[in-house]
Amino acid sequence: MRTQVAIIGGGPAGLLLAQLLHSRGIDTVVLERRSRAHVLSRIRAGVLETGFVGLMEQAGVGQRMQAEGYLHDGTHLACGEDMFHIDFAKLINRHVMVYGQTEVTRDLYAARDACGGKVLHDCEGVTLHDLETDAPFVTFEQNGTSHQLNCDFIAGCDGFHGPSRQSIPATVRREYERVYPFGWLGILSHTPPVNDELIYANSARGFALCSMRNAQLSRYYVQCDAQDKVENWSDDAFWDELRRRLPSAVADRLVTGPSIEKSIAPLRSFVCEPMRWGRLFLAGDAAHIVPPTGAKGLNTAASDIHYLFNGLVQYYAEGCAEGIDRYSEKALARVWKTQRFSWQLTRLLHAFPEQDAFDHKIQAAELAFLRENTAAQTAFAECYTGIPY
Ligand code: RFL
Ligand code: PHB
Repeated sequence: MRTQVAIIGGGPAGLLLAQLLHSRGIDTVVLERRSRAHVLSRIRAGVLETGFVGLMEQAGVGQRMQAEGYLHDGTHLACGEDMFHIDFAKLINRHVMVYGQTEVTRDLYAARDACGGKVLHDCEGVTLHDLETDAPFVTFEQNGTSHQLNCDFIAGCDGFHGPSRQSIPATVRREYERVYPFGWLGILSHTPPVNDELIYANSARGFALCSMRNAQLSRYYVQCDAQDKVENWSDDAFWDELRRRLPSAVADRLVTGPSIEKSIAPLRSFVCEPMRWGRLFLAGDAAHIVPPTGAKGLNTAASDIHYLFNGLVQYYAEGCAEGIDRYSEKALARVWKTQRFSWQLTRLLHAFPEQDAFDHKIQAAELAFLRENTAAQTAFAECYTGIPY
């Protein structure tokens, strides 16, 4: 088998790259370890930056998102009983799109099917070879048969646990990491969202987030211990804890119901440098992880794809390698700015075990400053809606 760009991982990053390259006549094969049903069962991101929305449109996959997604002009932040609004539209004339990662991935698979693009599922033992030559290849097994995929380039879009990052020699790879001592317990429920825009809440009992997928589908999170287990949380216990962390006016109008999904996500910040090794390019969670507080994981995967797509088009259309040669540098410059925002927002909104009275006062003062200061709100709005590519 041969293709121009072998893409490892059929998550949103890999599929978006495949569809963008297809729009410019560049051939790709996507190798995915899991079944399509499994990929589509993962409940993850919900908030898309303007840049992401633009990329979906460029890939010819924006129709359903534009019809069914919700444009949000701002977001709410709560601190105890106080709540204030940051109005992106008024401050910088931008917004975000609320449309689930599951739907994004579903739309990308549908587009891939419609153009006859190859996605091979249930690929085992994916291994990358000869990355420092101009004839790299990937070997894998599917249904007990061994295969070799020859290509010009490999895009490592295989998430945090995939093999691509490990293919960069340990002597070259530099990894930066911060693991937080807590996770997010999240539930999805067929209930009307408590608010028309998201609420990020800092409370003495820990962080909480009220989000949504549509007018009848809510997504809520509460900060929990890093070692906690989903089995420890009945639906009633979840709703009780959420109520306690929200301003009472919000808690009083919360509509509860059975959860249809419940999971715990650990929180970490992680960056691997460089994001390119020879003919391998890392993108998305394969190269970096952000804590979900700023809603940046999927969005940062998309900005990587923007730089990689443009570099590859420049290479194939003009024979110029400048874009791919500068890929790692350009992608990492933006990655670190989103890391900073996600880390700062995580620090601002969560209860940390080592926090003392002084730290609490600083957190409250930071939130008060944000509430009162237009320049601080403008900076928040610029980061939340997405630093331009
Ligand atoms: P993915 O989605 O992990 O996809 C990688 C794919 O690679 C496959 N794979 C392999 N394939 C072949 N061979 C192998 N050996 C392989 N190993 C793995 C996997 O099966 C998978 O299909 O990475 P990608 O495409 O880089 O996308 C990244 C996003 O999924 C992630 O950053 C976001 O979900 C993070 N995130 C959020 N991001 C946002 O931008 N906004 C949000 O609101 C947001 N909320 C969240 C989130 C992540 C969460 N969790 C569960 C971690 C909320 C949560 C709770
Ligand atoms: C979500 O809806 O899943 C979501 C929204 C905002 C975040 C993280 C997750 O910051």
